[in-house]
Amino acid sequence: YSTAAAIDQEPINPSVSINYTQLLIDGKFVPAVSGKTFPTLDPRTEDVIAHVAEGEAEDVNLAVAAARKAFDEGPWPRMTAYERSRIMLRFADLLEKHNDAIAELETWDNGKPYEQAAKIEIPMVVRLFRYYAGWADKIHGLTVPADGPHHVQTLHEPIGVAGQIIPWNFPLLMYAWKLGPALACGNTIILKTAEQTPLSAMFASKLLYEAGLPQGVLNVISGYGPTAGAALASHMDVDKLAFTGSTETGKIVLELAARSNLKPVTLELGGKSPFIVCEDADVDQAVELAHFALFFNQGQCCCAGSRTYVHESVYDEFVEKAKARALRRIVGDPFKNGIEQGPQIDTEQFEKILGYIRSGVESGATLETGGDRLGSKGYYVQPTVFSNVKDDMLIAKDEIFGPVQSILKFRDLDEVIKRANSTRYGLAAGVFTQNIDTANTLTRALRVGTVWINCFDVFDAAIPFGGYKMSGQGREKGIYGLNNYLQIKAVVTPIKKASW
Ligand code: TXE
Repeated sequence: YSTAAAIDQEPINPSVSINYTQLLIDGKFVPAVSGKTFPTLDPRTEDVIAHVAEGEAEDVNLAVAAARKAFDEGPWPRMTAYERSRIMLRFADLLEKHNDAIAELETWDNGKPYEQAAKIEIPMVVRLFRYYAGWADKIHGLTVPADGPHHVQTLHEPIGVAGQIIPWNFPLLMYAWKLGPALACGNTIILKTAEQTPLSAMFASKLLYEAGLPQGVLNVISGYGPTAGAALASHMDVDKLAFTGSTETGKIVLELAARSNLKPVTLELGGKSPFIVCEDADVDQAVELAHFALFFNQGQCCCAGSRTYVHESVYDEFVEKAKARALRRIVGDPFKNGIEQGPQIDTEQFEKILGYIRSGVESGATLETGGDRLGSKGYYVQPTVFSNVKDDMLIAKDEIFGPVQSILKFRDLDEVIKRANSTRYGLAAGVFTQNIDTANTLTRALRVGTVWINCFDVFDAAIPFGGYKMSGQGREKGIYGLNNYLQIKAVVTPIKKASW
């Protein structure tokens, strides 16, 4: 990986200017009622990028009132689905036009490589809005052949005012996963951004109004979780809550939803996904993909392949090659071309990761490479690889959310199935084998929401995503993501002339 000297060079200055730092309520940018702001930091330097309005309960109340009015009285749920679709498509065009500026904001606020943001993530955001724009005029109910002389139909109606709370690891992509289906179904929205990464959502939301969104349909609140987030989760006038973040906070928002108005909740939470390399796998390909599965986005992925299970027959070769690959990983200023890894998001995550690395060493795992911070400023962490990891070590049980690969050894399929499933999480898994029977067995045995076979992190707007067990409730994206934002109404009419 890169040297400390390379990290400590002068950071590259982004060229994008920061124009939007206020709350977006009822179609207008406004300061917080309290007048408070909070700083958002550059993870490369720990310097302040901008001060952003700090929304709290009172601001959430205003945002909910605006969304309520837009839903109960406004044109959005009443216009034709085709018109809604047109607005979403115009929004996608505007996002595409501003792709590079948005990617700069994302890199500046989050620390992810600019090339990743500009070439992969923002285009995925654009694609997602186009995908859901395509659904808007294809959402409809059924005619139900019920017993008796009744005409029965179902209406698929928008659920109402949706509250959405997102994390900082893929700021605009999480925004898109939440907004896309909610808008397509005709709902109105209050979205709370993560306190670490408020900037890209504000910029994008301005474009959504430019595309013709009616007043009050989308409201964006920047602020902290226990204040703004909790106010949204417990609001009596919010009809639905969608949350992505930690399992701990997922439990809190579910409880707040239950204690207030029993609003339905979808949750996309943490993970500890197994990446299983069988004896017949192509080792070089598996090493590369296991590296990608764990280190992508600085290891800050809910579905990171963070338990690399390798068959004993190829274990030593795999560890050697995984170590060599981690040593080749290019860490540095994420604005530079060719950088694979930038800094972690903030000091809290940075310290948490270094703490887990210490715990790995103390519990007896073998530190193959890395293990420390990189450079003297910013939240850079050396790509770290542990071998001889055992299932009961903390590094094999907890979500580290950083560039720390844990490699475990297994003997046979039954054993690895049991071990892979013995976790409170169930988000995703990777399976590496050339054998179709092994692949089919593992696919069915693993209790996870996504199985990637001989690939990893393949995302598409049409592929559903979500977790088993404590990784969450419900599915986002694809046709399944629409269900979260619809109410089904049954309409029953007697048929007067029962025979003909
Ligand atoms: O998450 P939080 P944090 C995991 C990962 C990471 C850990 C902690 O392991 O190390 O979570 O990260 C809002 N009521 N993931 O602290 O707290 C908060 O403001 C309502 C996995 O950042 O869950 C933010 O908008 N909302 C993950 C959002 O919840 C509250 C992505 C997420 O923050 C709240 C991120 C409250 N009481 C972290 N407290 C994934 N699934 O991808 C906080 N929030």
